[in-house]
Amino acid sequence: MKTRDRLRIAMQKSGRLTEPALELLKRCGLTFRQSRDKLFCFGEGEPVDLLLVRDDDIPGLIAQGVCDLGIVGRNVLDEYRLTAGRDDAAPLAEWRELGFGRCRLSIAVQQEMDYQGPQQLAGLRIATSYPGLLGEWLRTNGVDASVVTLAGSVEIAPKLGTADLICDLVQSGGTLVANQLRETDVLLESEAVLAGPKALPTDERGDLIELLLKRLDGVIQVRESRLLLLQTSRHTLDAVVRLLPGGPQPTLLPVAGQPDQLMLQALCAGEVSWRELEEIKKAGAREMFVLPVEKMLA
Ligand code: PRT
Ligand code: ZN
Repeated sequence: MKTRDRLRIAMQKSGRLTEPALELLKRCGLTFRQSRDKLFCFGEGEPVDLLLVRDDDIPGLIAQGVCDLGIVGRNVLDEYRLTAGRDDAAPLAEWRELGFGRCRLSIAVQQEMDYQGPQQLAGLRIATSYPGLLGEWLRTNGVDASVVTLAGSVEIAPKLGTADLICDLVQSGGTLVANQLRETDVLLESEAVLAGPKALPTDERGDLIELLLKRLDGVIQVRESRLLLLQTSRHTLDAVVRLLPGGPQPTLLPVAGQPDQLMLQALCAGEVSWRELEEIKKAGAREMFVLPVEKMLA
């Protein structure tokens, strides 16, 4: 493979994953100068550039070594792994789950069908854009059904009579309801992932990927975190600590001129509710602050 000294990340040009992916990269300290054709974005701070493409092209670009990493739905990555010719393609790996673009790939039948289980699908026609994942599920369940591969508008296939049921992505379920369909089996829980080759490049790009993964872990870890600050007297400390929402041990600091008082600082794994704050206050805390966490480097 050709050696490059800049890292290249593929991501969706325009779609559901575009905004959250850009936001995540920005939080990792990566900023880009968008070129006029908007396909290639040159990285300004770090030697990391972006290639903006259709999401379906991302796994192939990584496999062929055109890009080093990609931000793509697990559904697209797994479908590629199951269907692509593997001749000259490097095996791909999921490096990190990114926590956005959540959806599931599900079987959905017509509302009036009395569905008892996969066996009932034998001999039926299933419309999908995911023939690889569906085929694997049918094999696992020992069901002989015919797969009708469609590029889009899968949900209207039963109404048009081109299929009996569908296998498609579901998020809120609204599309299914609007088309008189009912979700029955979940084949895959999906979200956006950072995809890359199984083996890290051995040149500078390997170091850049490691740096990026560390920053990403910091961002992902603190995204939901809150820093809780409060004051308590020494004799109410135990009661206060017992009520703190989950997280590592709190840090205690003395308060100048008030030997009985302590300042407590705790990193909480998620949102801290008003109710939790009120309970902690009742136990003896005062001067409470809940702060969002922007960055963390352990
Ligand atoms: O142009 P390009 O090929 O890049 O875009 P695309 O149209 O293929 O992708 P896009 O932007 O629609 O989705 C990108 C990725 O977002 C998908 O590969 C999934 O990983 C993820 N994602 C998350 C979803 C959904 N949620 C989703 N709800 N992708 C599609 N949908 C569609 C689904 O196909 C169905 O038509 O939304 C409808 C269902 O939504 P609900 O809320 O009605 O259930
Ligand atoms: Zn697509």
